[in-house]
Amino acid sequence: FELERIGVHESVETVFPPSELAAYLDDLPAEVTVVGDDAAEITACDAVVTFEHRDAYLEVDWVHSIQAGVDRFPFDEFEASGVVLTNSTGIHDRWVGETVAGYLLSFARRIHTAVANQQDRRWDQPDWNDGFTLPGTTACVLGTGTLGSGVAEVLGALGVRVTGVRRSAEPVPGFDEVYATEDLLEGVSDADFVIVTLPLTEQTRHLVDAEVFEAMREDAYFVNVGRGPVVDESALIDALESDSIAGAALDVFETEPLPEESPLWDMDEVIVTPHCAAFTEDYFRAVGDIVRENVERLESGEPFHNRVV
Ligand code: 7N6
Repeated sequence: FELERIGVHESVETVFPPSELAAYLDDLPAEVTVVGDDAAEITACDAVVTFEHRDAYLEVDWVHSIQAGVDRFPFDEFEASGVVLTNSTGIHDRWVGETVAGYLLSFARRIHTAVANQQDRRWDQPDWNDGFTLPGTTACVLGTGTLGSGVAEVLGALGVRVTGVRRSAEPVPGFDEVYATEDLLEGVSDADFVIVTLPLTEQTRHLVDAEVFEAMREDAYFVNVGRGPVVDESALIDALESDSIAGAALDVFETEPLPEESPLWDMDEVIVTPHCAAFTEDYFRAVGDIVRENVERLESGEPFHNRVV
């Protein structure tokens, strides 16, 4: 298809200003404009860069998602309408890895507790045996894909032994040991940290359930930077309330924004972040580079990078 006009949908605002991306791409051989929800405005574009899905996208040729996870998009309808869908996998690994390192360091070095105490001007030192250090601990990462590998790389640099759980037990670079999904309970049972980096699919929905929390050590922390529905959130809350795990750091939830009445907000050993583990001032540039790369590939007739549909 011909690429004359690329729309940057205003929903990208969740992560960066649409105008920043449009300006970054203004050297492309196509017109790049910010578009809103007006269907005519959208269908006047050949391609759209977006955060959310809109039905009008079924009438453009190419949709680029600024996320890695593509659970917002109806694959079947894209397929049936001949719309190409590409995503932004590959840009988040280091960023999310650093966020996960931050959670782990916070738990180990008791930073979240100090910040909570600071709100009350309370000088309250941790107990002598509350703090620990990361070298020698084990993190079990569920999902050894692009995101999981980025997390493994950052944690490995901090001296953490990293194991992984994936569909098959095939080794993956950066992971000291790999378990197949059917051995998930064994994989999580000796870990100090269990970290979900999985996308949401039919196979992963509620993969982490009460059984998984039971298999975890009582002093282990749980982290989710994948998708909320991969975890049975009420089973997680039960595990936290009954002290069958030590705590959790959560960036994604079954319902987002996390409802005000959720008990997760008030737990001392729970860190809640608002689905921002990948946020960085460089986000629009990284997305822009993928779009530019694909515009070049389209011109030279090569297959799209990061094509999903
Ligand atoms: C916006 C969300 C993804 O799937 O959820 C993440 O890429 C990022 C920063």
